[in-house]
Amino acid sequence: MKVFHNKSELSQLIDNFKTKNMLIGFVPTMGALHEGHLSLVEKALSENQVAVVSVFVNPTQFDNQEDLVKYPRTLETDIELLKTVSDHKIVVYAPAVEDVYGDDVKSQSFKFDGLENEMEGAFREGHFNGVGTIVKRLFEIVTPNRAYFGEKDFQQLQIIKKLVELHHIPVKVIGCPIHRAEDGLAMSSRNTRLTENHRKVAPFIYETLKSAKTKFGTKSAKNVTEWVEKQFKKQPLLELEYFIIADTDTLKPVKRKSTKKTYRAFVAVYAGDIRLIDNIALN
Ligand code: PAJ
Repeated sequence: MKVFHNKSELSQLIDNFKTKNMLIGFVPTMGALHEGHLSLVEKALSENQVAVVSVFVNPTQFDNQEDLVKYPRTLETDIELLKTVSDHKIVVYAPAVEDVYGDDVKSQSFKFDGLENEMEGAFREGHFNGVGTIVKRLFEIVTPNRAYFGEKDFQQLQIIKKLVELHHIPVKVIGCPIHRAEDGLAMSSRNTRLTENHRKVAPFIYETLKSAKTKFGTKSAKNVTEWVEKQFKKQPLLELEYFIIADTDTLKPVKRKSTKKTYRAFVAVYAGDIRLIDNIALN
Protein backbone atom coordinates (compact mmCIF):
# COMPACT_ATOMS: atom_id res chain seq x y z
CA MET A 1 0.00 0.00 0.00
CA LYS A 2 1.29 3.43 -0.91
CA VAL A 3 1.48 5.81 2.04
CA PHE A 4 2.33 9.48 1.46
CA HIS A 5 3.20 12.06 4.08
CA ASN A 6 3.76 14.75 1.55
CA LYS A 7 1.23 16.39 -0.77
CA SER A 8 3.60 16.95 -3.70
CA GLU A 9 4.40 13.22 -3.92
CA LEU A 10 0.72 12.40 -3.66
CA SER A 11 -0.08 14.91 -6.42
CA GLN A 12 2.31 13.18 -8.81
CA LEU A 13 0.52 9.88 -8.34
CA ILE A 14 -2.88 11.58 -8.70
CA ASP A 15 -1.76 13.18 -11.99
CA ASN A 16 -0.75 9.73 -13.11
CA PHE A 17 -4.24 8.35 -12.27
CA LYS A 18 -5.84 11.23 -14.14
CA THR A 19 -3.84 10.66 -17.32
CA LYS A 20 -5.13 7.08 -17.20
CA ASN A 21 -8.70 8.37 -16.78
CA MET A 22 -9.04 6.54 -13.48
CA LEU A 23 -11.86 7.63 -11.16
CA ILE A 24 -10.72 8.63 -7.69
CA GLY A 25 -12.88 8.10 -4.61
CA PHE A 26 -11.81 10.02 -1.51
CA VAL A 27 -12.42 9.15 2.14
CA PRO A 28 -11.18 11.83 4.55
CA THR A 29 -10.62 10.56 8.10
CA MET A 30 -8.86 11.46 11.31
CA GLY A 31 -7.58 7.89 11.67
CA ALA A 32 -8.12 5.43 14.52
CA LEU A 33 -10.00 3.59 11.86
CA HIS A 34 -12.87 1.22 12.57
CA GLU A 35 -15.41 -0.68 10.52
CA GLY A 36 -17.44 2.50 9.98
CA HIS A 37 -14.51 4.09 8.15
CA LEU A 38 -13.83 0.86 6.27
CA SER A 39 -17.43 0.75 5.02
CA LEU A 40 -16.81 4.15 3.39
CA VAL A 41 -13.59 2.90 1.80
CA GLU A 42 -15.38 -0.19 0.47
CA LYS A 43 -18.09 1.98 -1.03
CA ALA A 44 -15.45 4.25 -2.59
CA LEU A 45 -13.72 1.26 -4.15
CA SER A 46 -16.98 -0.14 -5.48
CA GLU A 47 -17.58 3.08 -7.44
CA ASN A 48 -14.06 4.19 -8.40
CA GLN A 49 -10.84 2.57 -9.57
CA VAL A 50 -8.84 3.87 -6.64
CA ALA A 51 -9.54 5.17 -3.14
CA VAL A 52 -7.48 7.87 -1.45
CA VAL A 53 -7.85 7.78 2.34
CA SER A 54 -6.51 10.73 4.30
CA VAL A 55 -5.53 10.19 7.91
CA PHE A 56 -5.11 13.54 9.59
CA VAL A 57 -6.15 14.74 13.02
CA ASN A 58 -7.15 18.25 12.03
CA PRO A 59 -6.23 20.66 14.85
CA THR A 60 -8.48 23.53 13.69
CA GLN A 61 -11.74 21.61 14.16
CA PHE A 62 -11.19 20.84 17.86
CA ASP A 63 -12.86 23.25 20.26
CA ASN A 64 -11.42 21.28 23.15
CA GLN A 65 -7.61 21.07 23.42
CA GLU A 66 -7.71 17.99 25.65
CA ASP A 67 -9.81 16.16 23.07
CA LEU A 68 -7.22 17.06 20.40
CA VAL A 69 -4.28 15.90 22.51
CA LYS A 70 -6.00 12.67 23.53
CA TYR A 71 -7.39 11.87 20.08
CA PRO A 72 -6.10 8.34 19.26
CA ARG A 73 -3.29 8.24 16.67
CA THR A 74 -2.75 4.74 15.33
CA LEU A 75 -1.39 5.04 11.79
CA GLU A 76 0.32 1.63 11.70
CA THR A 77 -2.86 -0.24 12.69
CA ASP A 78 -4.89 1.97 10.37
CA ILE A 79 -2.71 0.89 7.45
CA GLU A 80 -3.04 -2.79 8.41
CA LEU A 81 -6.83 -2.41 8.57
CA LEU A 82 -6.94 -0.72 5.17
CA LYS A 83 -4.87 -3.57 3.72
CA THR A 84 -7.69 -5.95 4.69
CA VAL A 85 -9.91 -4.00 2.29
CA SER A 86 -7.35 -3.77 -0.53
CA ASP A 87 -3.59 -3.54 -0.71
CA HIS A 88 -3.31 -2.22 -4.26
CA LYS A 89 -6.24 0.10 -4.77
CA ILE A 90 -5.89 2.27 -1.69
CA VAL A 91 -3.55 5.22 -1.33
CA VAL A 92 -3.06 6.74 2.12
CA TYR A 93 -2.29 10.40 2.67
CA ALA A 94 -1.10 10.93 6.25
CA PRO A 95 0.44 14.40 6.37
CA ALA A 96 2.00 16.33 9.22
CA VAL A 97 0.23 19.55 10.19
CA GLU A 98 2.77 21.68 8.23
CA ASP A 99 2.15 19.82 4.97
CA VAL A 100 -1.47 20.93 5.05
CA TYR A 101 -1.32 24.26 6.87
CA GLY A 102 2.26 25.50 6.43
CA ASP A 103 2.96 27.55 9.55
CA ASP A 104 -0.48 29.15 9.58
CA VAL A 105 -2.64 26.72 11.52
CA LYS A 106 -5.86 28.70 11.25
CA SER A 107 -9.28 28.08 9.85
CA GLN A 108 -11.10 30.09 7.25
CA SER A 109 -14.50 31.49 8.11
CA PHE A 110 -17.43 29.91 6.28
CA LYS A 111 -21.14 30.41 5.90
CA PHE A 112 -23.15 27.35 4.97
CA ASP A 113 -26.63 28.86 4.60
CA GLY A 114 -27.15 28.65 8.36
CA LEU A 115 -26.39 24.92 8.64
CA GLU A 116 -23.29 25.88 10.63
CA ASN A 117 -25.31 27.52 13.40
CA GLU A 118 -27.28 24.47 14.49
CA MET A 119 -26.39 21.66 16.91
CA GLU A 120 -22.67 20.82 16.64
CA GLY A 121 -22.11 24.34 15.32
CA ALA A 122 -23.78 25.84 18.37
CA PHE A 123 -22.13 23.54 20.90
CA ARG A 124 -18.61 23.35 19.38
CA GLU A 125 -17.40 26.83 18.58
CA GLY A 126 -15.42 27.08 15.34
CA HIS A 127 -15.81 23.37 14.63
CA PHE A 128 -17.32 23.67 11.16
CA ASN A 129 -14.90 26.41 10.12
CA GLY A 130 -12.16 23.89 10.90
CA VAL A 131 -13.94 21.09 9.05
CA GLY A 132 -14.67 23.34 6.05
CA THR A 133 -11.06 24.51 5.92
CA ILE A 134 -9.51 21.06 6.00
CA VAL A 135 -11.99 19.38 3.66
CA LYS A 136 -11.70 22.18 1.09
CA ARG A 137 -7.91 21.95 1.26
CA LEU A 138 -7.95 18.17 0.99
CA PHE A 139 -10.29 18.38 -2.01
CA GLU A 140 -7.76 20.73 -3.65
CA ILE A 141 -4.90 18.32 -2.96
CA VAL A 142 -6.67 15.06 -3.84
CA THR A 143 -8.98 16.38 -6.61
CA PRO A 144 -11.30 13.37 -6.28
CA ASN A 145 -14.25 12.54 -8.52
CA ARG A 146 -16.31 11.41 -5.55
CA ALA A 147 -15.96 11.88 -1.79
CA TYR A 148 -17.56 9.71 0.89
CA PHE A 149 -18.87 10.92 4.25
CA GLY A 150 -20.74 9.06 6.98
CA GLU A 151 -24.24 9.90 8.15
CA LYS A 152 -22.80 9.38 11.63
CA ASP A 153 -21.83 13.05 11.30
CA PHE A 154 -24.98 14.00 9.45
CA GLN A 155 -24.58 17.74 9.94
CA GLN A 156 -21.01 17.53 8.63
CA LEU A 157 -22.27 15.63 5.56
CA GLN A 158 -24.86 18.35 4.83
CA ILE A 159 -22.26 21.06 5.36
CA ILE A 160 -19.79 19.43 2.97
CA LYS A 161 -22.54 19.18 0.34
CA LYS A 162 -23.16 22.90 0.86
CA LEU A 163 -19.42 23.69 0.73
CA VAL A 164 -19.12 21.97 -2.63
CA GLU A 165 -22.21 23.74 -3.96
CA LEU A 166 -21.26 27.24 -2.77
CA HIS A 167 -17.60 26.98 -3.81
CA HIS A 168 -18.29 25.16 -7.09
CA ILE A 169 -15.94 22.31 -6.25
CA PRO A 170 -16.16 19.58 -8.91
CA VAL A 171 -16.69 16.58 -6.63
CA LYS A 172 -19.74 14.43 -5.95
CA VAL A 173 -20.38 14.08 -2.21
CA ILE A 174 -21.85 10.75 -1.20
CA GLY A 175 -23.44 9.99 2.17
CA CYS A 176 -23.01 6.53 3.70
CA PRO A 177 -25.13 4.83 6.42
CA ILE A 178 -24.07 4.70 10.08
CA HIS A 179 -22.12 1.58 10.97
CA ARG A 180 -22.93 0.26 14.45
CA ALA A 181 -21.47 -2.20 16.91
CA GLU A 182 -23.61 -5.29 17.52
CA ASP A 183 -25.18 -3.68 20.56
CA GLY A 184 -26.20 -0.63 18.51
CA LEU A 185 -23.56 1.89 19.59
CA ALA A 186 -22.50 3.96 16.58
CA MET A 187 -18.86 3.18 15.85
CA SER A 188 -16.53 6.05 16.65
CA SER A 189 -12.80 6.50 17.15
CA ARG A 190 -13.64 7.95 20.55
CA ASN A 191 -15.31 4.69 21.70
CA THR A 192 -11.88 3.21 22.51
CA ARG A 193 -11.51 5.88 25.18
CA LEU A 194 -14.70 4.91 27.04
CA THR A 195 -14.33 3.26 30.44
CA GLU A 196 -15.74 -0.26 30.73
CA ASN A 197 -18.82 1.03 32.55
CA HIS A 198 -19.46 3.83 30.08
CA ARG A 199 -19.05 1.41 27.17
CA LYS A 200 -21.65 -0.87 28.80
CA VAL A 201 -24.30 1.82 29.07
CA ALA A 202 -23.52 3.60 25.77
CA PRO A 203 -25.96 1.46 23.66
CA PHE A 204 -28.69 3.26 25.63
CA ILE A 205 -28.16 6.18 23.23
CA TYR A 206 -29.30 4.28 20.13
CA GLU A 207 -32.01 2.42 22.08
CA THR A 208 -33.45 5.79 23.07
CA LEU A 209 -33.18 7.13 19.50
CA LYS A 210 -35.14 4.09 18.24
CA SER A 211 -37.87 4.59 20.83
CA ALA A 212 -37.97 8.30 19.95
CA LYS A 213 -38.53 7.36 16.33
CA THR A 214 -41.49 5.15 17.26
CA LYS A 215 -42.98 7.85 19.45
CA PHE A 216 -42.54 10.48 16.75
CA GLY A 217 -45.10 8.54 14.68
CA THR A 218 -47.88 9.65 17.00
CA LYS A 219 -46.51 12.38 19.25
CA SER A 220 -45.26 15.94 18.79
CA ALA A 221 -41.55 16.78 18.60
CA LYS A 222 -41.86 18.60 21.93
CA ASN A 223 -43.42 15.55 23.55
CA VAL A 224 -40.75 13.22 22.22
CA THR A 225 -37.96 15.59 23.26
CA GLU A 226 -39.29 15.82 26.82
CA TRP A 227 -39.59 12.04 26.97
CA VAL A 228 -35.97 11.59 25.81
CA GLU A 229 -34.68 14.14 28.30
CA LYS A 230 -36.50 12.25 31.06
CA GLN A 231 -34.94 8.93 30.01
CA PHE A 232 -31.43 10.39 30.15
CA LYS A 233 -32.05 11.83 33.63
CA LYS A 234 -32.59 8.24 34.78
CA GLN A 235 -29.19 7.23 33.39
CA PRO A 236 -26.51 8.66 35.72
CA LEU A 237 -23.52 7.56 33.60
CA LEU A 238 -24.68 9.51 30.54
CA GLU A 239 -25.15 13.24 30.45
CA LEU A 240 -27.34 14.53 27.66
CA GLU A 241 -26.00 17.68 25.98
CA TYR A 242 -28.78 17.99 23.45
CA PHE A 243 -31.56 16.04 21.80
CA ILE A 244 -33.00 17.85 18.81
CA ILE A 245 -35.52 16.87 16.18
CA ALA A 246 -34.66 18.81 13.05
CA ASP A 247 -35.62 19.23 9.43
CA THR A 248 -33.29 16.99 7.40
CA ASP A 249 -32.52 19.70 4.84
CA THR A 250 -32.24 22.89 6.90
CA LEU A 251 -31.28 21.20 10.21
CA LYS A 252 -33.53 23.71 11.95
CA PRO A 253 -35.38 22.32 14.97
CA VAL A 254 -38.92 21.31 14.05
CA LYS A 255 -41.68 23.47 15.45
CA ARG A 256 -44.66 21.90 13.76
CA LYS A 257 -44.56 18.56 11.99
CA SER A 258 -45.38 18.62 8.29
CA THR A 259 -46.09 15.48 6.29
CA LYS A 260 -44.17 17.00 3.38
CA LYS A 261 -40.88 17.19 5.25
CA THR A 262 -38.39 14.66 6.50
CA TYR A 263 -36.98 14.82 9.99
CA ARG A 264 -34.05 13.43 11.90
CA ALA A 265 -33.31 13.21 15.60
CA PHE A 266 -29.83 14.24 16.72
CA VAL A 267 -28.20 13.58 20.05
CA ALA A 268 -24.96 14.54 21.81
CA VAL A 269 -24.10 12.84 25.07
CA TYR A 270 -21.19 12.88 27.50
CA ALA A 271 -20.09 9.50 28.79
CA GLY A 272 -17.62 10.72 31.40
CA ASP A 273 -15.25 12.99 29.45
CA ILE A 274 -16.07 11.42 26.11
CA ARG A 275 -18.54 13.18 23.89
CA LEU A 276 -20.62 10.89 21.67
CA ILE A 277 -23.02 11.85 18.89
CA ASP A 278 -25.62 9.85 17.02
CA ASN A 279 -28.71 10.43 14.90
CA ILE A 280 -31.62 8.62 13.30
CA ALA A 281 -33.99 9.25 10.40
CA LEU A 282 -37.53 9.66 11.74
CA ASN A 283 -39.70 9.45 8.62
P1 PAJ B 1 -13.66 10.95 11.36
O1 PAJ B 1 -14.40 11.16 12.63
O2 PAJ B 1 -12.42 10.12 11.38
O3 PAJ B 1 -14.65 10.33 10.33
C1 PAJ B 1 -14.27 10.15 9.01
C2 PAJ B 1 -15.50 9.76 8.21
O4 PAJ B 1 -16.00 8.51 8.68
C3 PAJ B 1 -16.64 10.79 8.37
O5 PAJ B 1 -17.28 10.97 7.12
C4 PAJ B 1 -17.54 10.10 9.37
O6 PAJ B 1 -18.90 10.51 9.28
C5 PAJ B 1 -17.37 8.66 8.97
N1 PAJ B 1 -17.75 7.77 10.08
C6 PAJ B 1 -17.28 7.79 11.33
N2 PAJ B 1 -17.91 6.84 12.08
C7 PAJ B 1 -18.79 6.24 11.26
C8 PAJ B 1 -19.75 5.19 11.43
N3 PAJ B 1 -19.94 4.59 12.60
N4 PAJ B 1 -20.49 4.82 10.36
C9 PAJ B 1 -20.32 5.44 9.15
N5 PAJ B 1 -19.44 6.44 8.93
C10 PAJ B 1 -18.69 6.82 9.96
O7 PAJ B 1 -15.31 13.22 10.34
C11 PAJ B 1 -14.10 13.38 10.43
O8 PAJ B 1 -13.22 12.38 10.74
C12 PAJ B 1 -13.43 14.73 10.17
O9 PAJ B 1 -14.31 15.75 10.54
C13 PAJ B 1 -12.98 14.92 8.71
C14 PAJ B 1 -14.15 14.89 7.73
C15 PAJ B 1 -11.95 13.84 8.33
C16 PAJ B 1 -12.29 16.30 8.57
O10 PAJ B 1 -11.21 16.39 9.42
